[in-house]
Amino acid sequence: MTLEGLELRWIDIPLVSPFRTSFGTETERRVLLVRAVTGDGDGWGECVAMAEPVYSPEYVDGAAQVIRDFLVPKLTPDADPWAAERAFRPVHGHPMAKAAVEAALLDAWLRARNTSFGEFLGAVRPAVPSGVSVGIMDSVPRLLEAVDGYVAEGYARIKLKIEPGWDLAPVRAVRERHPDVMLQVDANTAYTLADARHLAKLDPFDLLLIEQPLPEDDIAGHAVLATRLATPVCLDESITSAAIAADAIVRGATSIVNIKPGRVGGFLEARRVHDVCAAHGVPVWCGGMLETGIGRAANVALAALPNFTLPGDTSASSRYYATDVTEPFVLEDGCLRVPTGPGIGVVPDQGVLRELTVRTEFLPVGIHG
Ligand code: OSB
Ligand code: MG
Repeated sequence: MTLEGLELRWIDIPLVSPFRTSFGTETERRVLLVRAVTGDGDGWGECVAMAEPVYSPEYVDGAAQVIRDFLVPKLTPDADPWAAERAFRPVHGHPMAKAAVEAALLDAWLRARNTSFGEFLGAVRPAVPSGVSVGIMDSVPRLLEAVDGYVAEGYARIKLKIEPGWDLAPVRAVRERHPDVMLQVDANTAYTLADARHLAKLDPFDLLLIEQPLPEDDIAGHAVLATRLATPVCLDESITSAAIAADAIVRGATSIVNIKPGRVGGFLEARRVHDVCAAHGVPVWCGGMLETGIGRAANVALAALPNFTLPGDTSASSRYYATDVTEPFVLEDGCLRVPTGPGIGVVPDQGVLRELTVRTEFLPVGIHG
């Protein structure tokens, strides 16, 4: 595989409905796509950084700058995904920028070997149960309407976004209406340890987990909180590597882990997080960042690994976008099928891409790296 360069492509793609979390409201995603151009064909990666640094420190234009100024200059024409991961190590942070480049390289590398992401990563299931993440709404009736729709579509699990002032009432209402549905909540760091007694009032609702209640750097706080709640604590934002996952587990801060490849720097590290959690008997599930079909295809393959025993935020294309950039992922019996074609197994539709593209930039890879 001879790497000629990376093409960066910014697209704007509207969401089918606004998505509100404790950190803000999204109505449209600005997505940075990476195309690895090689002698054997292209590979695609999706950067999951958001337009603004409100979920993590990364943001779309910052990620593009890091790729242009610090990552591409470290690549050589013979770079494979492992060489890229090693070369990027001196650059601190910026996992989403690194993950997008690694994903594009891995897609090209696997396509050249006629191997699928699922086969490569070690998938053990042909399809994965799908959950759905439901944003904060203006009222409980509006929320129930949305949840009823997702349950009717067949989603295997419902996740409610919560924040102070939007927690007990919506959870109680959804639990009363759907007594048997698998239900969990995500606070995106909106609480403090002083809220422990309040959060314990969620215990009667038989939640699978509470995701990231406290700020990302507060591993100690999560460990204390976990002793005060019957609901299992699951970390998202805090888990930025396999080593940190192991540390958080040993400290008792997390008994279930959300894995997002972008947050941990790529699919190679995501698999290590999966493995270290499995070694500790800690179940994992695949998080989401409102990905298009490009990121979703790779996530669905990851979610087919053996220790992904809870449904992920791997929803159908229609939950996010009226027109996805790839062939749409559709829900079948509450599951998404793992693509079996080479690489991520899907390709972007050039017409759709052209419609959505804001800007492109080609970054050649030099022979000196
Ligand atoms: O915290 O899991 C999160 C979306 C954007 C940023 C952070 C999160 C989310 C979601 C949606 O919950 C997951 C998805 O459906 O892609
Ligand atoms: Mg989360």
